[in-house]
Amino acid sequence: MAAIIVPPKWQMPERSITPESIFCARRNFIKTFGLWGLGLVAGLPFGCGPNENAAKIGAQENPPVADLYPARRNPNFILDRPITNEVYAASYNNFYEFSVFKGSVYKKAARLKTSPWRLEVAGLVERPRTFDIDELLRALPLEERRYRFRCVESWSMAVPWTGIPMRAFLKLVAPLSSARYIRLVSFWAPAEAPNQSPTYGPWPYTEALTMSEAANELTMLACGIYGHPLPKQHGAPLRLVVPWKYGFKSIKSIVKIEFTAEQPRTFWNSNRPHEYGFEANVDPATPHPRWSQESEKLIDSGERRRTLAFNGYGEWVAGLYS
Ligand SMILES: Nc1nc2c(c(=O)[nH]1)N[C@H]1C(S)=C(S)[C@@H](COP(=O)(O)O)O[C@H]1N2
Ligand SMILES: [Mo]
Repeated sequence: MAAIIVPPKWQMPERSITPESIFCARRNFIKTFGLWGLGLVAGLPFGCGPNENAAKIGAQENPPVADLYPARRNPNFILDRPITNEVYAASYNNFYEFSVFKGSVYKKAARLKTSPWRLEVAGLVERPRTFDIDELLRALPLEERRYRFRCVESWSMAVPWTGIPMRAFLKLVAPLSSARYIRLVSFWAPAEAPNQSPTYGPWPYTEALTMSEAANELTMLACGIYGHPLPKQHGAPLRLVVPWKYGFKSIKSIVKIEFTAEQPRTFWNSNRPHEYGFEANVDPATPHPRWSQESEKLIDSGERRRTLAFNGYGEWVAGLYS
């Protein structure tokens, strides 16, 4: 099982393979060889398939604001579907720094050192500085929000995030009026993240939003999920959540936030601009060049649902694009 061929750059899964095939390729291999009957359940030996202990395996050693969970739930965000089973959400992850196999990310990401963790705030901002993550989160209001989450690969989940509204963060650091974009940068730690090699780069993973998108009420910096600190596979200790955009915009494990005048280059958009736009708003009417976006599959039940424009958040964000 170790002899998995490292796919060349253009074969990364966000670009070519369906989510189902990545998650279950190895499980099907095991099925084919009849090992289920021997009790060798996939996920235990091979890290494929939902693992009941995935959230524990990825748990942070020293999570920030651990005493503040569960946070008060913001009642303004109501779901139209059940909350995704946590076991599935914690066992099915995109985090390319660690693996291109969604079902093995939780094990690989456990190697990421998340403490101490600092967030650098730089660029066109009145108060540039570096925060210790615990100190930053204590300075801002923590709340829980239930959001839908839609990956560009056409799978989706619905989860309770814990975090701070990006708006509150912007108030704290005070961007200058010349700032037109916010650029977010993930970590660089090739010794811990086996895929941070030139084959997959350019690393670190980066993302960006316009200032009006960042200031939208929906935009969150999340530090928790399901009422506890984020397991590493979900982007501990701090990630972005922009629920009206495809999942790749929601960058994980952020170390730097920079305010810029020019539109920054971002990981997927600069690698494959025709397939992954900068804006990346969820839109059932615009197919990906290689697949339809009309429907999505819920990762736990397998149910298919029609994709919602702006992932159902048009009421909050449609005005940004008119
Ligand atoms: N640093 C980093 N952030 C990332 C990614 C990644 O590979 N690296 N993948 C993105 C993609 S494609 C998706 S769909 C979501 C997945 O989030 P989840 O694993 O918590 O569901 O994280 C996004 N953030
Ligand atoms: Mo994604």
